[in-house]
Amino acid sequence: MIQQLFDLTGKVALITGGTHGIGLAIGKVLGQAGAKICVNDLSEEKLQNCRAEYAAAGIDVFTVVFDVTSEAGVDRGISIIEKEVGKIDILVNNAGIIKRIPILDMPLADFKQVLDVDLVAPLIVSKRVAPGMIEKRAGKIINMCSMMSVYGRNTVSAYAAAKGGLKLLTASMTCEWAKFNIQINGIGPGYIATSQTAAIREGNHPFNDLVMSRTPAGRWGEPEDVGNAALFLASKASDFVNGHILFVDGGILANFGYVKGENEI
Ligand code: NAP
Ligand code: GCO
Repeated sequence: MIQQLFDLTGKVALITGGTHGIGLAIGKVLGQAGAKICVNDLSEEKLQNCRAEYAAAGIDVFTVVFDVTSEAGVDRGISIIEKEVGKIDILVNNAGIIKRIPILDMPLADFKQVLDVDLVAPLIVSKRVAPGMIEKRAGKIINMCSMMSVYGRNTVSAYAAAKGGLKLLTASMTCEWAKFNIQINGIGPGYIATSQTAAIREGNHPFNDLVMSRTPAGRWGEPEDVGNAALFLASKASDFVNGHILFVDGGILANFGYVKGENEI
């Protein structure tokens, strides 16, 4: 049955930073496919607030506070999940930050903080979770990459460096862990309407013109667009997909650009 390909019943999924935005959309769709959903965040308040959103989708979410950049915090948080829910079958390294600062103005501490959250943390969490997947000889790891895994742009140097590194960390995990029937892939969202992009999207920000001109689909992506891609990478349907970055960008990476309007060429 085709539905069985996407049935996650009996699986335990952890979505880091899963209280809102893309992480929430991923948690909802994996939960509706049958997985037991666990989410973490830095903020207990956001974890409590997200319960209602998950409950409205029929999901009883398991929440735990920990900082993904802290090895001790990650070990404690994952131990709680393993004790209370079970060994993790599906890990979505979604937690991430961005700082939009020109290179020459970027304090080193800010650059390092972005690398810590967006690149080092997926390593920390994956290193903690992978042994259980290796023992089971099965697992799914989804690293939240970006268009900026393959593109740069002004003011997002730290973010692009981190997400570019995450693309190749995904490949490296594949080289070492695929033989244990663990599939490790990335998702590369384009421009998605979340709090992370609010600053360059809301209030008729001129960045909207750039996004519209570069996105053949002609719209900002929604978190659910990314969630649907995560369901594929979390399911049996992707059991021979490994080390791949699935771009969910409305065609941006396929598009050099074009003259809009009546003289469209
Ligand atoms: P978001 O709304 O800012 O959500 C990011 C989540 O990560 C928040 O829940 C945040 O928690 C959590 N987080 C940040 N630092 C953390 C830490 N040290 N420990 C634990 N949790 C932490 O962003 P989003 O747009 O949903 O993005 C989710 C992921 O997709 C990110 O990795 C982002 O880089 C990536 N992405 C986004 C876009 C886009 O256009 N939106 C495009 C490509 C890739 P708090 O709110 O409590 O800080
Ligand atoms: C930016 C945006 C992008 C998107 C995304 C694109 O400032 O350019 O925030 O970085 O968030 O990563 O894939």
